[in-house]
Amino acid sequence: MQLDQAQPFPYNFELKSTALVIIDMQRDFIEPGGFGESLGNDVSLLSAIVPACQAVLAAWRDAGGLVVHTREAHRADLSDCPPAKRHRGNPSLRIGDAGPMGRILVAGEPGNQIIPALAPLPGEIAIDKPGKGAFYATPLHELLQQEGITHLVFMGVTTEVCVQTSMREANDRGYDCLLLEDCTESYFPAFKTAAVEMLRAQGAIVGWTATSDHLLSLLATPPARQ
Ligand code: TIU
Repeated sequence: MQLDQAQPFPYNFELKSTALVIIDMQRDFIEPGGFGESLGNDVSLLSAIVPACQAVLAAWRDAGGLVVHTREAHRADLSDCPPAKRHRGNPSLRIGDAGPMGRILVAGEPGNQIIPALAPLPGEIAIDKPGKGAFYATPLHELLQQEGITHLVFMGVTTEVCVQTSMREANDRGYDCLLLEDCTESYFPAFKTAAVEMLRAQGAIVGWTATSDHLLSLLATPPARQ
């Protein structure tokens, strides 16, 4: 398949070797009372992308593509949370503290669940990641290698933090990566704009970008007869 409208030039991929990677669409970042708000952010900005993410996820599932979900999550004993991460800044609640949606950024707590609209289906890969990047201290690369995946299409939050870090990690591991611009969001609109532009600059130095309408059209197009 060729996504002609991708920037900075068309993105070629085969569905069987491409995974949809949905970064950290969990209540901690999208709903009030979680980690995102504890850092002083207005979390209301992020939910606007949910319908577009839902449409892509549904089309990707219909097409039979591999889906990967991630959650930023720490073990209950915080043994995978570096003190430097826990003690950074002056949040209203720190990682591991009890908040209105359970312990902040701890695996299994209500706030750590992926929002219902994008919940993983049984059999889909769901990765708990202790860092910003989806590859750091996770089995993601090995799982993707086992599935013969060479291309990754990214959605999720936040654009310049966990999405960008994951896309850079993936790029260094040899994946051709595409970010869906209207399926990612930041608490800082200017940071989103800058991240999207820097990823695709210099001849797709980190990867490609596109809007979801063009991907949806392509997925809906029947394959050309050989
Ligand atoms: N603070 C912020 O923008 N993001 C994070 O802490 N994690 C993710 O991006 N998932």
